[in-house]
Amino acid sequence: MFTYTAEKKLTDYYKVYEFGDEKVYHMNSSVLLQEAYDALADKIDLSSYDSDQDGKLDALIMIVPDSAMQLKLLNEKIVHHSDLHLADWWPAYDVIMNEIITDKDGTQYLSKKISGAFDLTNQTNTNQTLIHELGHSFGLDDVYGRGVTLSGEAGMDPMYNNHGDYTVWSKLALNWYEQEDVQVYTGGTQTFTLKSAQTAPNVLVIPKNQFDPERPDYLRRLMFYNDCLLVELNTPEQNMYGQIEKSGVRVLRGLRHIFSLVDDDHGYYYAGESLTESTPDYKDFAERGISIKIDEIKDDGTCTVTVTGLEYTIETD
Ligand SMILES: [Ca+2]
Ligand SMILES: [Zn+2]
Repeated sequence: MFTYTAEKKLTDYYKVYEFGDEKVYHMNSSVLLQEAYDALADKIDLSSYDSDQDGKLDALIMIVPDSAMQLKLLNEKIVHHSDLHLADWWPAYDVIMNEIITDKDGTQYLSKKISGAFDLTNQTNTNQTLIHELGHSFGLDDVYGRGVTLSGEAGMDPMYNNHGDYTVWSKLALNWYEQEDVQVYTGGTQTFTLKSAQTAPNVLVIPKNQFDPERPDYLRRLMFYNDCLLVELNTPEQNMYGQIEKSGVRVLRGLRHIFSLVDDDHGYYYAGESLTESTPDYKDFAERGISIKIDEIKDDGTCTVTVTGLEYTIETD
């Protein structure tokens, strides 16, 4: 991490667009970034941040003081345009544009970047914001503002409210799991041992419909062309440290490109509890005769879950 104090006023790092009589000021972080790099060039060898030597930096994060956010309140000329919301240094990952930095020898490096104003006096908040933006850089979408709520004690996700660990849905979507990390309920009565999602890549998937497991894209079809329940064990460590007091089971419903909790109000599930027909987002599964019971949450950081139900008819196209 490198620190640089800018030479000019913050307003000098804006681009001005004129629309008739109206001027729109838009954050121009590129100029500030190159200026900061030039000042630090003796300390930073950009090539060492391009591990695969393809001319694109591995990652670039640019943090300006939180006070930059206040500028829009003090200077009305900086228009808080609904479609130009980046004008106010709101922390974001730039999906579209590549930043260009030129090193001392004139070599240009490209990079996507995370940038924005962070409250560096609040370490927790800074880390949480970074984890959210990193999620975007991995490819995750915001979960907030998309018609689902994640409330109650189990209602947290870095892409929703900046809390806790990425859900198993997100980890699956990012392809972080190998096939052997994913246990899939295939019918009848089956008992599964789940490891903590905080210490091992591990998830139980209960699909509403079953696809042919021999297909090479089986997991992705389960996730994105299906309605399925995702069961994860959360333990109070790693990214859940300080977020929960004791280990519990979280049950998510994955619906194509979004997930929700099966029951916002219920929170975590503990030993002896079952999902019932009154569990709001579980009815469709209950109607199919599928039931889920948390048998035991063990001190060794694992739990056992028993699923009973029907025999699936494998769907083929
Ligand atoms: Ca690279
Ligand atoms: Zn976001």
